[in-house]
Amino acid sequence: MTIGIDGNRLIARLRELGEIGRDADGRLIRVALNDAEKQGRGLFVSWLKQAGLDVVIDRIGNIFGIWRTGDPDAAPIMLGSHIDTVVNAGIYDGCYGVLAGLEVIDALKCHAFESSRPIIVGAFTNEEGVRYVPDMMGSLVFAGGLSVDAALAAVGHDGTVLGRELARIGYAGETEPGFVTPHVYVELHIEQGPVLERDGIQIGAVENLQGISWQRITIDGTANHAGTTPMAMRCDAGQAAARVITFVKDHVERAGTSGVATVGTIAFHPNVINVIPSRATFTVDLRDPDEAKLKAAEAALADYLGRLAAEMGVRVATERLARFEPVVFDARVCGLIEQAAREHQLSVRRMTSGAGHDAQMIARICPAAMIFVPSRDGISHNPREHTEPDQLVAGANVLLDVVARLARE
Ligand code: HGY
Ligand code: MN
Ligand code: MN
Ligand code: MN
Repeated sequence: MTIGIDGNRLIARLRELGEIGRDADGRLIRVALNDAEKQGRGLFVSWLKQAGLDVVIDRIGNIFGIWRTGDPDAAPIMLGSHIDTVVNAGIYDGCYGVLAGLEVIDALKCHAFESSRPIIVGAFTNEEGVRYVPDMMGSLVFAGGLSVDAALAAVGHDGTVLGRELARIGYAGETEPGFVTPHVYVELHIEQGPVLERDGIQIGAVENLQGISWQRITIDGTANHAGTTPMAMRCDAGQAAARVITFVKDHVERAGTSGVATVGTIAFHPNVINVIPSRATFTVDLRDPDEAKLKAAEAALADYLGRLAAEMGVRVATERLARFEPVVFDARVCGLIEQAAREHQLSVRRMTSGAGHDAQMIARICPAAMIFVPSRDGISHNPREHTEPDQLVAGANVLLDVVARLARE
């Protein structure tokens, strides 16, 4: 394919969007539906219009730019990802796939490429799930895995209601999610892990994605005096939480699987230095590419919580926040990714995604696959997240070639 994307513009736009949502300390915080994301959405929509695409916003706020070309009745090719971020984020996670998808469409359109079908680039609402759960919410609703009304009713950890925030920022669209079923979905993303860099490989053809289990655990004990209460007389919710955190780490390491476990949030009550915590609330994120092993980790945790309650006299409550089974992507599209990479003289390998992605949801309704480019030091969800411009452009040109092949079918 002689056509190439506008690499300079892609890098410039990533940097421009990456500045939207900086706090006073320079941390990037463009979490779902906050004012910064509203601004980022506006910028993306302006770029879609600049490219002459038809902009459609659905009821959960997913934004789509549609190149209405080819057979209007043919199922479209869909590209996309997300532009919401975690807290203190990098600038590439999600945004790279959205902006590279736009560059691919723009390049094909400018070269009067004759596509057999429409081509769409989407930015899905609330992929990160750090304000509202579950994560990958917009693509889950689009794929029919969660009703719009249930999603709109989601209450954030800040007490806001998703539907009201969506209306407040002006992105409560009228189009029904799932208004179109893609012919195929391809998502370009930074790897967010160490594999490609460690192996010296330039492109990842992602063939599967691990299952995710998110739950919130609340442990209730008894507040008491930090100085007068003998250790044997304590009903210490903080100690119990600490033992659970150690348990989940030891379990996945003992199980020797590719599973991972993370406790990313924790809060004590009353959270003062000289009071034994009466309550500990924290989240557990378990993941494994093998559903049976993920289930086993969940069961082992549930069993441990029961034993801990009996032993320490604490009360334990759990609340499921998200649960997605592992996904296998489309082998044929993976093959096209490998073929396109090799034609660009890029080294390529098949691999598993450790992170969740919108492709995990869209794979429910059509063939889907992902393309990864390396992450420096394997770092992501961190301002040190970085991928070299030439790697970003190379990945986007691989996406372009894959789309060009699919668009001739
Ligand atoms: O958690 C995840 O893997 C995704 O980025 N939300
Ligand atoms: Mn992402
Ligand atoms: Mn992410
Ligand atoms: Mn993700």
